[in-house]
Amino acid sequence: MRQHIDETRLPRDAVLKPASTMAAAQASPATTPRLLVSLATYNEVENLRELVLAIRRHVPYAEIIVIDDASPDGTAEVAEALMRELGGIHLIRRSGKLGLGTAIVCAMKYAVEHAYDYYLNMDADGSHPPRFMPALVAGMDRVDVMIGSRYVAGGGVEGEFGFKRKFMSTGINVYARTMLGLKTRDNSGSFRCYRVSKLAKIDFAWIRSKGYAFQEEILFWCRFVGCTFDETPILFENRWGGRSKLNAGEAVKALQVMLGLGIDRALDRLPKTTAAPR
Ligand SMILES: Nc1nc2c(ncn2[C@@H]2O[C@H](COP(=O)(O)OP(=O)(O)OP(=O)(O)O)[C@@H](O)[C@H]2O)c(=O)[nH]1
Ligand SMILES: [Mg+2]
Repeated sequence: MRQHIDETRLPRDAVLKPASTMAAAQASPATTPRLLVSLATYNEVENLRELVLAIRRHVPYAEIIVIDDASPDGTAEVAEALMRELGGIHLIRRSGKLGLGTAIVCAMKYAVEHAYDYYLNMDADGSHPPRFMPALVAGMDRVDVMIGSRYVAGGGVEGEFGFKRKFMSTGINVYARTMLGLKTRDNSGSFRCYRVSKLAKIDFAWIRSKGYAFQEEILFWCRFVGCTFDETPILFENRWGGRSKLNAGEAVKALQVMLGLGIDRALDRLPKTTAAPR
């Protein structure tokens, strides 16, 4: 029988694992990469279960980590139930809403510490259809970072994507390319796969953004440590249920972070590393 764990007595970022945690990994063939998929969640109770089951259908060998920021809607309890049922699922419960960027950093650190081959992040709201995951992983034979992209041939948005949202998304991508010198097209989405040995070269203390600018910023640091990139088309969907957490304040903070990085890049004030191309 599963022991009751009093979360309030665990340190922040405590990782809860079920006894059967390695079940999914053991079921995969020897040549299959060790893949960690991360789902940052804040109030995704309507989406999490269906999403995890779909991920397991498309990449059965993946382990999944949920980073939940004390969602009031009980998302973490759904994650715990999935842990017991499926195995190969991990849960990090944080003390409050600490931001999407810090949640992803938390999962990236976990991937580095546990020496996974690849780390794949996606939104937990159904916007990133799991059917595209095999293409992201397949691309890792060629490059260090595969981006699930709305802005390459074959990619796009399914359903309603209002003018305001499209304008903001295009604007932020042009801005990111200008400020950060990125060459890729979709720099603001989070549906991506990374080579963990390359993530290990990044000092996570370099990362300035706690929120949504993280998506552009991590590409900047990946480039800084010498990563190669490619993009594979995805069709972005509107979230299945629940509500968006993106707001104007987050967008303004994102612009500020990129401006600061752009200035430091221009003035050669970035950290010194041997791996850096420019
Ligand atoms: N752990 C954690 N997850 C977060 C936080 N903010 C957002 N998320 C999760 O990050 C993912 C993206 O958030 P969304 O609110 O869907 O934002 P978005 O996809 O940029 O915006 P929409 O397209 O409007 O949905 C979702 O899985 C959220 O639950 C946070 O502070 N902490
Ligand atoms: Mg979303």
